[in-house]
Amino acid sequence: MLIRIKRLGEMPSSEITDHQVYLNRRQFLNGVAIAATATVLPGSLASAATDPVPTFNNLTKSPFSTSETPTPFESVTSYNNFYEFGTDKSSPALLATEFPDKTKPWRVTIDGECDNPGDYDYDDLIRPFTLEERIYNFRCVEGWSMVIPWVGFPLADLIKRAQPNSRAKFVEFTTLYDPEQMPGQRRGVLDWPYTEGLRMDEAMNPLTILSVGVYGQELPGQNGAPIRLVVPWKYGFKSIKSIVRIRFVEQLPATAWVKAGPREYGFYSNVNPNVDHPRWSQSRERRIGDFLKRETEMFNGYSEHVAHMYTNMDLKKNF
Ligand SMILES: Nc1nc2c(c(=O)[nH]1)N[C@H]1C(S)=C(S)[C@@H](COP(=O)(O)O)O[C@H]1N2
Ligand SMILES: [Mo]
Repeated sequence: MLIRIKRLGEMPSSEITDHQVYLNRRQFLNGVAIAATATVLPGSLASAATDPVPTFNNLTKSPFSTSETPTPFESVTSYNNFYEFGTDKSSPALLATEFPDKTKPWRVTIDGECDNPGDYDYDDLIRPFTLEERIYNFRCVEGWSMVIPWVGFPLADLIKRAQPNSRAKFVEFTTLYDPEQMPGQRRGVLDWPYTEGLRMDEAMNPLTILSVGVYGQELPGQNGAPIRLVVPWKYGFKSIKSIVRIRFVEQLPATAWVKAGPREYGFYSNVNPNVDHPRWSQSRERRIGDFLKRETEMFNGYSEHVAHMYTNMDLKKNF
């Protein structure tokens, strides 16, 4: 526990170095890959590692998208937090290349306080919904941020289909538990499986999406394939990856990070420059790729759409 907290505490200050080291390593690895294949396939693979190949076509452009320039595909897909594949930023991209195992069906259970529960194959789960591109600011609690073009659909659409009953006050999300596929789960870094939660109104907010892709293509393993949550006004850890269960509950759900450090991580975790993490300030952030830091905005810049949900709450207490 103490070791874990120390390691997390080092993240904000080491973030620039991490990112530079990882970019250099990446460049080196790409170089090796090109050198190794050049004689066999002359000239064909030089850009393969960096250019996204769109697999979702004719995506609706969402009015909720920011007009800011997206962070390069390369960074979005290789500078990740996914503790199931290790605690450093580069290991998910290295260890999740084959995730999830395509020979195993991906099933998602919708259950709890609802009238239309179900156990769906991934394809059946998403088929009824219209996929959009949503370009969101995405802010990690560690103090860095990216602009990510997600592919997804409103969580509200799925909730309406499930028909939650009047006892449903919160939605709980659970990541796959499979230590064979997820080597990080063989170590007690977090209380596996990773879980998260939202209050019902937060879950129904039009900004909240389930994402199945980035940059017009299917989610890479390291970004939470095949389906993950994205809640752009909250710190990144609320956006749980590789979901297998969505459950409607009456009581506030326990979440992986609240269990790991209740003084440091709250249930709400709204991006808030005025409420510091106990060990570092949240007033500024480094956009990946920028040299200088920028001011962090209340609710990550999404106040207009979400502030009304918190008007009667003390956000210092409910951090
Ligand atoms: N299951 C699971 N979901 C997770 C995490 C994780 O470790 N496990 N990390 C979270 C954190 S801290 C962040 S910042 C985002 C990172 O998403 P990205 O790698 O796609 O940018 O995923 C979140 N979702
Ligand atoms: Mo994060």
